[in-house]
Amino acid sequence: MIPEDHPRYHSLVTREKLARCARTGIVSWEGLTAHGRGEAFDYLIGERTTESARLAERIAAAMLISASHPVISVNGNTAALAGPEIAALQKASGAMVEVNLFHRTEERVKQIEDLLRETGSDVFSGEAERLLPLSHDRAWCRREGMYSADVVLVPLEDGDRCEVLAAMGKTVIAIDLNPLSRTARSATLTIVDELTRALPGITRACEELSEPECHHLIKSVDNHYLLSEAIREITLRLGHAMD
Ligand code: PTJ
Repeated sequence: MIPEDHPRYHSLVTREKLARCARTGIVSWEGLTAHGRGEAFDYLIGERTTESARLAERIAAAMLISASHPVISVNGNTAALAGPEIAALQKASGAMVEVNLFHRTEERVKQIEDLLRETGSDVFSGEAERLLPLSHDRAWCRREGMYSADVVLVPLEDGDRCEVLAAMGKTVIAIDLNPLSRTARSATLTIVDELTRALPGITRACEELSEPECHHLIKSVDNHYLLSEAIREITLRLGHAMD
C-alpha cells in the first residue's frame, strides 16, 4: 500500500500500475526500464511541461488536425499509462489508433487492443503485414493504417522506426523525455514532455486551434530549436541545483 502523503506518491502509483501491467503482459519487462529512463529525464526537466514543450504540443495538434490520414501508434507502455488520454486525443483529432510493438506477439497485440477499447478508443485492427523496412517486429503494421498515414504520432519510440517513417516521407511526431535520443533527433517534431501531460496538452490544442493558426504553427516547426530549448532547461535546472 502506498500512503497518499508519500512525497513521491504519483510516481510510485505509476510504477505500480506499470508493474501490474507487466505481470499481465501488456507492458514488456523491458518497458519498465524504458519508464525508469523517462523518469530520470522528467526529474531533470522539473516534472512539468516547459514552454518549449507546450509550443511543440500546439504544433503537434496542428499537424494532426490538418493531416489527411493521421495515425496514433500505441505500444505497451502507452496503453498502460494513458488509455483514456489516447481516446480523448483520437476524438479531438480524428486520428486512427493502431497498435505497433517492439516486443511483438499476437497475444500482446490483442491484449493492448482490448485495453484501448475498454478505455474508449476506436482501434484499427485489420490484418498486419511486414511492411516497414526494419529487421525487428515494429515492421508489422497495417496497409490502410500506419503504412498509408501522412502524419504518425509515436509516443515512447525506439529510434529505428522513427527514422524509417520519416524516410518514407511521413511527418513523425515523437513524445520522448530524452532530448538526446535518436528518436528525438530523427522525428519531424519532438515533444519533450511526459506522456500523460503531453497527450492532454495536444488534445486541448486540437480543440482550440483555428485553421490559420494551424497553418502558421506547421510552417514554424523547428525541431532543432525545440530540442535545444529542452537541453537548455535541463542545464539551467542543473545549474540551480547547487545554489
Ligand atoms: O511495448 P513494446 O514492446 O513496443 O516496447 C516499448 C518500449 C518502451 C520497451 C520500447 O519502445 C523501447 O525500448 O523504448 P526505448 O528505446 O527505451 O525508448 C523509450 C523512450 O521513451 C526513452 O527515451 C525514454 O526516456 C522515453 N520515455 C519513457 N517513459 C516516458 C518517456 N517519454 C515520455 N513519457 C514517458 N512516460
